[in-house]
Amino acid sequence: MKKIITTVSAMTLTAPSGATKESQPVVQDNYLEDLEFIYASEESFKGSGFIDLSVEKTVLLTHDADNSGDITVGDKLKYTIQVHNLDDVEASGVSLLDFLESKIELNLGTVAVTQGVVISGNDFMDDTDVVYLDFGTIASNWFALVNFDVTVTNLEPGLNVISNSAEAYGPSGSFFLSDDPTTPGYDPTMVDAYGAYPDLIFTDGFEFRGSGGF
Ligand SMILES: [Ca+2]
Ligand SMILES: [Ca+2]
Repeated sequence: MKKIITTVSAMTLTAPSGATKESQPVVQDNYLEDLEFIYASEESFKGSGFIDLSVEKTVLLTHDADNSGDITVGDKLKYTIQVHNLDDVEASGVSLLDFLESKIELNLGTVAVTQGVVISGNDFMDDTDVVYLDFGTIASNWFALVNFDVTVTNLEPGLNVISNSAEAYGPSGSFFLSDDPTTPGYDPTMVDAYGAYPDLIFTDGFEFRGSGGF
């Protein structure tokens, strides 16, 4: 019996990846310009409790479930976020919010902090797409850390980019987006992942599975 051939050309494999990677920083740059605009009147923050925090977020592949050597569905990643108080005064009431995109799910109960309280992410009833915590007060020139594990659950066929920025809130309503310290420029933390292709079935009856498949 003849079946419909579904094939994916090399062009479709490579084209979206380039587009995604180039477009991501542009979006972020625009956003940063907005932030700079808001803080252009930084003078007005002086003496009003404005404190400079740096937020850095990194990601590691900690469990390559299918031994594919790259990030695929079922693998586990560990995110680490460091919030550093760069000022000479303590930063009180620092909270952190991290929305996870639909390609990954938080492994509930894995959220570990060096200080403060985990508000969402460690109870089995919590959402698996958000980490929310209250660091409390970060001493001057000191830092707080959080790390948590996620599982890759949902990828499009081919190259995906799992992208994420955490948001830290400091005193006086100040707001800080995370940067990936391992890359130049101010950007979200991005990592390549590879989704499996559906089974390809040829007219001669030859049948095989796409690489990285289930
Ligand atoms: Ca893998
Ligand atoms: Ca960076």
